[in-house]
Amino acid sequence: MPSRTAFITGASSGIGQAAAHQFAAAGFDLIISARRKPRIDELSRLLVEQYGVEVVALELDVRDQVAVQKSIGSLPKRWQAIDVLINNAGLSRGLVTIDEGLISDWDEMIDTNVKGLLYVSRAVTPLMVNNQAGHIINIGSIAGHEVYANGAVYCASKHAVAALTKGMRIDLCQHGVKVSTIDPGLVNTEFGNVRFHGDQQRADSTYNGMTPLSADDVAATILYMAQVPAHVNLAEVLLLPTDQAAATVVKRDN
Ligand code: NDP
Ligand code: 8X3
Repeated sequence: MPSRTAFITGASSGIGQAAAHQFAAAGFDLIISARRKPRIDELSRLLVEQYGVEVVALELDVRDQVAVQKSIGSLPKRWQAIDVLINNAGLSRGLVTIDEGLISDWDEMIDTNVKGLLYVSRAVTPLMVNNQAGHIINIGSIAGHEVYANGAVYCASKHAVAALTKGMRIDLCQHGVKVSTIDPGLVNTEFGNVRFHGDQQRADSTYNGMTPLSADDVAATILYMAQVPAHVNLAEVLLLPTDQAAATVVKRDN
């Protein structure tokens, strides 16, 4: 069977990086992207060495629509045959009430989580439509199902991802393109450090007395979703740690 190609955004850390390893281990050739070029270059080197797959590393800020279109549009033809797009790049900035939120944090979340996902999808979906095949897996969140205190804008951005997933599925069904979402609860990645503007102690305290998901837990679910039979669309997965029942209902030992 010819190898399949997956495109993972936000592959420089966390869920995206873990997915890159697991997809490569499963034999996928990969396009990996993020802003931190040294990280994706090193990841690319490792993936080629460890798994013998082919990898293209793109330095890409998903908020830059012109750059997104140009990078994807100028991929060699062989690399434009993208079987699986994993819209993973995303972030949360700040955890404060609406009256105290920083406009720059709001812009960054909406520009990345919503507009960035749209820009990448706009560049990739015509290629999938042309092939009359493909699979888009959006990384949503439990924050797309619930709203919690101090998180209005992040939750709004992930509610938007939930709506976009449904809308994209409706629009692309006629072209044989699957659209799915994986919506994790607490995952221990660099997410907390980014949310709290580099305050690692505060980030770590999120997981006090509980066992969060790992990036590998989520990556394994993404890979499973990408490998179900062609006629099956595993459309939505809410993936929680056993210690978490809802966004703010967490069993802690201390
Ligand atoms: P990380 O911070 O570890 O990874 C985020 C990735 O997104 C990095 O590779 C980062 O790369 C990339 N990224 C951020 N902004 C941009 C941008 N403007 N352009 C391109 N890439 C960007 O966090 P996670 O792995 O946890 O997050 C991945 C996804 O999972 C996000 O969409 C997040 O919302 C979602 N999620 C996370 C949960 C958690 O608890 N951790 C739970 C539910 C969902 P770089 O900085 O190099 O550009
Ligand atoms: C990340 C999980 O609970 O911080 O999407 O919103 S949460």
